[in-house]
Amino acid sequence: MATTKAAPKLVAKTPEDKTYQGLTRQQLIEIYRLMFLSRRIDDREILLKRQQKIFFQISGAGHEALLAAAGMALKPGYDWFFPYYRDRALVLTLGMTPLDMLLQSVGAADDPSSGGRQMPSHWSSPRLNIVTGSSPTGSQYLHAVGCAEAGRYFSRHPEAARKAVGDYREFKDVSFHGDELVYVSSGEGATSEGEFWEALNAASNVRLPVLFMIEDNEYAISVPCEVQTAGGNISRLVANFPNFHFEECDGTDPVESYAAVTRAAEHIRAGKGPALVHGHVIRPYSHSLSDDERLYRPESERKEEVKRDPITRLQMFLIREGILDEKEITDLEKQVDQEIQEATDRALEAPVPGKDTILRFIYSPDLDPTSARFESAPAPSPAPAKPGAVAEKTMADLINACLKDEMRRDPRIVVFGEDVADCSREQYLKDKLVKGKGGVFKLTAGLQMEFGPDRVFNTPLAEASIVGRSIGMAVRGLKPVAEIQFFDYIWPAMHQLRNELSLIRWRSFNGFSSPAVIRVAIGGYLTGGAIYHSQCGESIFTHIPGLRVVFPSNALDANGLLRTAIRCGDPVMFLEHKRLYRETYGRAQYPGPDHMIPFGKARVVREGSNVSVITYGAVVPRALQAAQRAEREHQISVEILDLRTLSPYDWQAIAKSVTKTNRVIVAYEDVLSWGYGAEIAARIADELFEHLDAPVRRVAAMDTFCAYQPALEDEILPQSDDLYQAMLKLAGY
Ligand SMILES: Cc1ncc(C[n+]2csc(CCOP(=O)(O)OP(=O)(O)O)c2C)c(N)n1
Repeated sequence: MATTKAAPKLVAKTPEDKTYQGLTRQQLIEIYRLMFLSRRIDDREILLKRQQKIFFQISGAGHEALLAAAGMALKPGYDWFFPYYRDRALVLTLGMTPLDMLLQSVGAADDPSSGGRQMPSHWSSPRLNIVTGSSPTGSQYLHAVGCAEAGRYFSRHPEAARKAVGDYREFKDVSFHGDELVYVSSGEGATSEGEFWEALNAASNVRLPVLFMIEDNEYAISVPCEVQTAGGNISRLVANFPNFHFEECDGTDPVESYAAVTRAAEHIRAGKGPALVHGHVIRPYSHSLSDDERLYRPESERKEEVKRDPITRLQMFLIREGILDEKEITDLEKQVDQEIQEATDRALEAPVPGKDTILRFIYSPDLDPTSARFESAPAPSPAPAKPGAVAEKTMADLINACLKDEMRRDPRIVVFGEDVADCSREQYLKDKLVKGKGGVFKLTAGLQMEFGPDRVFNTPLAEASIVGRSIGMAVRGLKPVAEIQFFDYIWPAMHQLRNELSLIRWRSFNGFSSPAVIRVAIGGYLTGGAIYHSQCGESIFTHIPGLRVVFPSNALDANGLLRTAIRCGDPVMFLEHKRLYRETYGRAQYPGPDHMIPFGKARVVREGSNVSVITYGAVVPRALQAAQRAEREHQISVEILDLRTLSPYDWQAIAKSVTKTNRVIVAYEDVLSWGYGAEIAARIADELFEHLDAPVRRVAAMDTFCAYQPALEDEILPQSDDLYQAMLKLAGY
């Protein structure tokens, strides 16, 4: 909590030891100071916006009492906070300063929350455990759940918090206390987001220490609460979630709010489960400076609301209780205004970020997964006595082996998703009644049995939740290796992937990071996989800065690349082609527990001199087959490059090959138009034009969906014969 600045002396009309729901008179003065400070920063920002000295404004006006009280009841730097844009009074109470805020408003280089990258009121402070927030409404709920899960995990497994050198842990400190809680908030409008309900479900089910704060000002921009929420009151809808403590309070009254948050926090800290505080507040200013509420709220309604203004109410209360007199209030307000003036003057003079900062912190500045540090050759055990006694391992085997090896090595790794556990009803396993499932493709088989249900568990069927929880865990220091069962069903998590996972580091100017690994089963060629079990779409994710995208074509690469993904400090989408899981092509011997392949290093599958094929994933074996045929039948020598990682990708290898053969095909399984190959082809045309003796060709799927009927599927997806024909044409161009 921020210290009181030269608090005015108390008047002696009431006994000094009188408290108000546990709040002392001194604390009430401090609450008033913080509330007034919050309001006056809003007013100052509004002025600055009108003067075009800042570029956006959204206020916390009307929410101050609830939030200053919450800040008093909670512990900065001990509890964790996922606030939203109206929480100015909360973060001031926790210890952020007016200068911190105004530096963000002007977009200064020294903006401690984001280095000039985020709009005002998007606070972040590693010191205070205030985690960088985004603008999408409601997505923070899942991060809070993940953060709470991580705190609980470290309390149960303190050895996991130990620092280790040589991987992401070197740069990821962990702190936990055992009774800390995770605060997360939004307006009542954002409770309509699915992520809110997914978070309630998860937190309730496993009694997580999360404090859900709903700040109900009755409007979501112009949409009133009775349109937003069935029955118009969110408290009624959530009332049946088990293990919860619920509070509904007048959020314009700091004393009532403090009591509500204190009771909620007690429930949580006692380990009984989460709590939800529903505070009724007001919104005396429009939604933001881009909104004019007079368009949808009549004068009469707005006038009525003013009567509940928390600032004037507390002022009157302080006078009535004899805590401060009018003069003392005026003195206190003058001090606040002076503090804001000084902060404003400094912020307006603060240097803006240099253009050289733009690309900083998209990825970890400490650990570069493309570097030699992530290169470690396979070390298979010596050949067995009997030839053939050790079968070559499939991609599925070697992914499973990598997960096991890494989990043995690093107690921070947790594995979860839909059906990834061996058996959620553990007793069945213990009693040997069942063998266990371990994933619909059995990639995680045996993990729960070896590492236990704290480290390997099934989640509800909710993809946004899987990714969102991963983010919260990774922020807190765990290494989630989550699974999305089918690429086709990744879309509910798109928001979490695009707007959250990939952005945590950049938008907090390296204050926070979320190096989670998201494994995804992808791809077609399944004979009957149809529309919803065959999709590719990797280019949608390679289009996202901040996310590493890996797509191995064989067992050994999958093993080495997954290890790099786990040990590095960036979020990684690890795409596993379902058709390759158990393919004969690309099997390998177990490479030992330390095999790593750096990202951004292509593999020359086959050397050649007439045509280059740039490809990856399940097209690799198809291209190989086509190349062998082209050589056999037409003496065309085809070079095949397997990119292995799509973001980053190995431009040097591409350039070397194209410079040698002067003819190039970019081949990929996804639909032709706007696919991954478009970027590669464009760059070849741009930078290697002088080396080309023929146009850049693409071989890819037809611009449609994958049909169920195998004859159609064969036609739709790129086949070896398509590649063969393209090789012939290009060689003869
Ligand atoms: C996912 C998403 N959809 C829409 C928006 C645009 N938007 C910003 S704030 C807001 C209303 C939020 O209302 P509420 O949750 O009640 O909070 P309040 O602003 O009233 O405090 C909307 C629709 C957004 N930021 N994110």
